[in-house]
Amino acid sequence: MEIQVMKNILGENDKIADENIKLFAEKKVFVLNLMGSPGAGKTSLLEKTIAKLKDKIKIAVIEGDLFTDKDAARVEKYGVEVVQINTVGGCHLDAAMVAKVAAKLDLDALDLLIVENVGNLVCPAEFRVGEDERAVVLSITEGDDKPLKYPLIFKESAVALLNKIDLLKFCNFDLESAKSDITALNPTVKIIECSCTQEKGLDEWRDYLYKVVKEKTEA
Ligand SMILES: Nc1nc2c(ncn2[C@@H]2O[C@H](COP(=O)(O)OP(=O)(O)OP(=O)(O)O)[C@@H](O)[C@H]2O)c(=O)[nH]1
Ligand SMILES: [Mg+2]
Repeated sequence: MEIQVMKNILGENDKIADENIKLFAEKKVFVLNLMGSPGAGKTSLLEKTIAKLKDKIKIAVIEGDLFTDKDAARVEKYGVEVVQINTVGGCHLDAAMVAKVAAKLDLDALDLLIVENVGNLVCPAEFRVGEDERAVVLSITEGDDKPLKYPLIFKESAVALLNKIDLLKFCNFDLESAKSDITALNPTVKIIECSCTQEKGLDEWRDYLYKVVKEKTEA
């Protein structure tokens, strides 16, 4: 039965995710699962994050992509280790994929491992990879109805980044309505309005990330 199969897949994934969590706890590596639709600005956010934080904390990146290594090539330019996972059509990363990569990384030398998930507002939220926190990037060009239409990813994220606010005047995106929908889904979520191209809101994000990484690595 289809329902049973899905339950088994998720159950098996959860077991591996729990093993990953144990490993990342032993090694004191903070893992961020960065999610969002295709083109929302995940890699742009990574570039801006790494550029400012890489001298303060040791960062590596796992890039999830269907077929290409385009994002990995962008991130590598910032001088951090990047490992590409191609899902060959798969719509999300899973815990086993991350475990395989983690086994090859020098985790003792890392503070932060950022996993850029496959661009998708649905499937990645179903599969834990062993992360400490999730963050979702929503571009305002996607529409203010998206939080309620795709609730799980917003419910499960510690941070929701509303990106491309430089385009606000061109889009009929109701910022207050989107923010109140996100908060209704997830009362503890931190909402950050940002623009990766115009360097807005990014310090708030970087300060937050730095703080949660340090809380784990210095515990
Ligand atoms: N105007 C504007 N464009 C942005 C902003 N952030 C990203 N972009 C542009 O949006 C496009 C997609 O950005 P990416 O960072 O590649 O998006 P992504 O979420 O990593 O995309 P996938 O990995 O394909 O899912 C690029 O052309 C970026 O330059 C922003 O704040 N404002
Ligand atoms: Mg990307």
